Amino acid sequence: MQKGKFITIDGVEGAGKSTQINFIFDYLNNKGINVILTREPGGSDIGEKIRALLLSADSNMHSDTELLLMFAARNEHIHTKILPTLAQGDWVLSDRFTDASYAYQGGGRGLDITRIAQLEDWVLQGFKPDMTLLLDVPVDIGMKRVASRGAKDRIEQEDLSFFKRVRDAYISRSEQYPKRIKLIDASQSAEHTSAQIQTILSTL
Ligand code: Z5A
Repeated sequence: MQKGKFITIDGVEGAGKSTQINFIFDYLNNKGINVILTREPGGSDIGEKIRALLLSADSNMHSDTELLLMFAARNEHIHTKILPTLAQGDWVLSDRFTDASYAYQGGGRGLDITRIAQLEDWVLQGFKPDMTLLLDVPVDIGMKRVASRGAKDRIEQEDLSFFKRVRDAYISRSEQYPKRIKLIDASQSAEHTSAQIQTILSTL
């Protein structure tokens, strides 16, 4: 039985998720809320092993395999970490969740959305985040922000058009689910993004 709240943060590369997660963590702690940070793919012992496989630059795989592994990792994540934490009344803040599968595997890879929805039904059985913060930034700005990083992982090696499709898919999901997915302009300063997030979180 869920008692805590489940918040996810998503967006294209370089939108500032990692930066804002720390802000949200501090904000909620200051309100006296116990919150754990987690991420996808990953978040559990098995999930982190699957993450390494998914992101390794030499893991060539079929797009369906990629999708199935994302959901296999998610299944472990939900059962070993997310649901038990929520049941004890604590909150969970996840760096990415199912919306990323719709955006990257659906939008980016062009996989059939109905297949993703079938996996979502099977694995999540109606369970959804209470709120999703979608950090939106034009792809070229996001890429410039992460340009100084070292070697790119397997998904980061995709081209600009892939990430544009990912962004478009995120935006259309926020239009489809406006109550849950809060679209946030992340193209300006980190402080500007944090201020928008704070306003939205205060409504919870
Ligand atoms: N993936 C998938 O395909 N399907 C799925 O179902 C799931 C995931 C769950 C791993 O995700 C990959 O998995 C990801 C999607 C795929 N692939 N890609 N690409 P990840 O979240 O671990 O990795 P990531 O997307 O590469 O995250 P990221 O690059 O770390 O993005 P970020 O967290 O949004 O960026 P950041 O580290 O906060 O910020 C990047 C830099 O910009 C950093 O130097 C900051 O200091 C700077 N920054 C942040 N905010 C600002 C502002 N406002 N202005 C200027 N500079 C800023």
